[in-house]
Amino acid sequence: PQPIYLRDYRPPAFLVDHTELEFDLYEEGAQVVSRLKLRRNPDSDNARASLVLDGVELELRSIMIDGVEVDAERYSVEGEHLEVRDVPDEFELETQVWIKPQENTCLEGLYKSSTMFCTQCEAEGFRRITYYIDRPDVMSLFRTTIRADQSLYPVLLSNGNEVEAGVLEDGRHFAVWEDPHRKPCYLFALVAGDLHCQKDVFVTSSGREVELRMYVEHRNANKCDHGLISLKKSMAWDEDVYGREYDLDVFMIVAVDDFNMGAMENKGLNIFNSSCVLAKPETTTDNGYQRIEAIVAHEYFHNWSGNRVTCRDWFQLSLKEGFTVFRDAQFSADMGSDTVKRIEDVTVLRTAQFAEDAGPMSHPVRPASFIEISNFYTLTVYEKGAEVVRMIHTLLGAEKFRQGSDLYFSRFDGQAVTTDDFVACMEEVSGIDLTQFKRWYEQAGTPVIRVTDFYDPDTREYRLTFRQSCPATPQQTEKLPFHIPFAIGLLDASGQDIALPNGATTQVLHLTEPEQSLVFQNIEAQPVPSLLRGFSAPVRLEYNWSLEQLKFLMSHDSDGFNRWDAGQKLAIVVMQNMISDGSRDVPEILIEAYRKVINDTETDQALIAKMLSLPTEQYLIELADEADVQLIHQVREITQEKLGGALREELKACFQRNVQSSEAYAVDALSIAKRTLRNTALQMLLKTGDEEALQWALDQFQAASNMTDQIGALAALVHSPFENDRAQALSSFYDQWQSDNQVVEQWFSLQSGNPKTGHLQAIKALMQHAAFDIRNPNKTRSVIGVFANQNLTCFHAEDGSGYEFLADQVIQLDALNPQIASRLVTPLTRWRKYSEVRQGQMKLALQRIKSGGKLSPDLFEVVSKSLV
Ligand code: HT7
Ligand code: ZN
Repeated sequence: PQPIYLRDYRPPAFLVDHTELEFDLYEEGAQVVSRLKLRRNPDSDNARASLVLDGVELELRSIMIDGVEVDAERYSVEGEHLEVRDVPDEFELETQVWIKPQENTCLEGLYKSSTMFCTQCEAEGFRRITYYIDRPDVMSLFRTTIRADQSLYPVLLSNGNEVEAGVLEDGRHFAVWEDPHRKPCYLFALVAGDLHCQKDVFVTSSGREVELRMYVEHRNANKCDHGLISLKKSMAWDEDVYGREYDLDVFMIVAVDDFNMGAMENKGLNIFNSSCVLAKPETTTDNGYQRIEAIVAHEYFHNWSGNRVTCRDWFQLSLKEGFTVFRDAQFSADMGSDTVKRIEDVTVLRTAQFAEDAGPMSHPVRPASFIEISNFYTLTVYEKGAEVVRMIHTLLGAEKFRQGSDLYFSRFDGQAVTTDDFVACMEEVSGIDLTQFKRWYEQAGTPVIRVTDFYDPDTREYRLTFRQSCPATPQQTEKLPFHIPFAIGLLDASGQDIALPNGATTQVLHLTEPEQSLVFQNIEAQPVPSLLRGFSAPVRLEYNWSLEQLKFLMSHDSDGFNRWDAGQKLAIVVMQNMISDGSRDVPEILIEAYRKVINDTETDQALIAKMLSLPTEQYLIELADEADVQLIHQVREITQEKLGGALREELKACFQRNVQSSEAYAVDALSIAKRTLRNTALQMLLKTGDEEALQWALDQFQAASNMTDQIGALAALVHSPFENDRAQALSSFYDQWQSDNQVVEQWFSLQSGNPKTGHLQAIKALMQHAAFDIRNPNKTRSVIGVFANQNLTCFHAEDGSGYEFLADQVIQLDALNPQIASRLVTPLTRWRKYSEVRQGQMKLALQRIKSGGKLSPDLFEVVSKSLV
């Protein structure tokens, strides 16, 4: 497979003004008739081009132009293209193809998930449905007819509004859907099945009634409320904060069990992975509830940032994804705690996106080339892309940013555009020159900012010096300086913020040079700097904090994010010291800092819960030059146990304080914080082998009325030394929930994610379990994915068996579902982080994958780039 390059972008030779589709769905396959009204694109640089359509695994049965069969010598099918020569400037093309959704295991195009037909067309799945110009800058009006057996598929859905429906012969029926908005084919969707529908209504700010419908399999009929509530909140929020109203009379959500990603924003017909939309208190954790709210919002927000204004080409993916992730983060912050949301996002960014940025697949937010676009639905495009939009928001301020987004939506409504177009709107409304800033879209890698400071008591001057650099990444050895908004504050000896020259207590510096200094005058005594407040830019920060400074910031920083971060840094330094000097003593300063946190009932309890969690093994690995996984695991375990032992009484008090008297389940911030705190305390206590805590856990496990508490107790048991109780609880949990897929996925994850229950033999046994199915991405992720990404001591077993195992699974999966295979292989591609011996073993596993026969382009790209 060959890469394609952004620099080779050319406008399409033809445009599709109208697309009419007819689907006849059967148990053996499906017939698709497409009638396209085509015309030459006046902006094309080739006025005599043949018509070239994309198509994959289609059986072409007929082809006509303006109602006349096309002669065989005028068209040819080669590889993934249908070329039709000597076509007029304007014409109707009709094709008829036969496809086999029942045999489609890659879950792109039209496929079957349990008993229903459904589609996934982004990025290039539409070409598996019919011949088409499958690129996002070809936008068309769609009319779709679906015919199917009425008893098996009583519900027939597509984008837009249903304009006709009726009964046919032989027990079949039909529905016709028309979408009044032009859209690229990646936003097309079709669903046919026997589904329960829960309805609701939203009245827009201009007074229009929108019917909301959620379609689910009948067994999930009682799991729709939260999805619909989240949808209504999202619709109201987008009107309030961005002035964006919904634009159809009906908005539909469908839940499907087999899905490669979280959800898909098809126009008016969002399709969701069941695990990202179905919820009820007995089966869904608080995290699950919050995740669903965020994903429903994300997909809904795409209606403007992605659908009304879409991407010119797939290199611009972050135009819609970065912006929409930023919008959903703002939404989640508004629905709950701003600080906690920021902590969660930065945790993902620093743990996983920074690793991606430093790995073999490192790419800019706007990639310059790719072999397979599905490989670029990455943390860089999504999360770092959102950070880039966030920095623009910081640089412009909320008001100008809103003006910029209004201009963007009005200027480009109905068009397919670029990240440059987006930034140009922001420049235009603000008058700020973002030329240098745009390097964030072009340069890969995580910038490093090294900060040093000097206080001169004689002049009462405090000088901060910033040096920025960015490591080399594939294809980019030299980097130019970034424009970095760097928020700072200064604390005096009593922990109060010092007033800064801008008259406020936080100031955003514009770092644009390789080295820059800033001098603060009239500073009474050496201050403690609070650097990169709110994590104002996605950079690695280096500064020589003392343990005392960190403890001080943990208690006093007025920036909630930096309070948490100081605690994380303190724990990291302590654990890094234990790793390097071999000591196993947890210093008093960490214990005291944690004691203060546990006893703090004044601060937002959600923040306190976050502050109680030690940095993860993954983050400690990310920070290491050469990671010793077993040692990192050991030190972190010991630190947890010692903290648990030293703070036993405080943790017990914390647990009891947070046992709610009324157990009615509510998903408000305080109730969630209380559950998180009591479950965190329980887990810390159980790790120490505390018998009283064991009884609490067993009681909570039995009596829990919601999944957060039940699985909280189960997780505490799983991580505890109480082997028998753990085994019993795991087995009774399965007995209780075996009929619920979403809970079984949680049960799989809990076991595969930790060494006590997830050693390789146990993983292999889980894969033999009746509930496991390698063709279902959620099951695969919850067993194999969780094993390789979270159960690090077992995955990195000394004999290399974890790597061998992953390679075997990836090879097997590639034949079924290349997108899942190429994502699953990621942990092997990070070999540079580990010792020479492990590097050798990991590379061997990669080489075996590479040389093992015909690879999908997806897997080929990842494996070959990671072996360079
Ligand atoms: N825009 C959607 C992307 C997506 C996707 C991409 C590749 C393969 C399968 C997929 N399913 C959904 C999801 C989103 O970002 O909202
Ligand atoms: Zn998205």
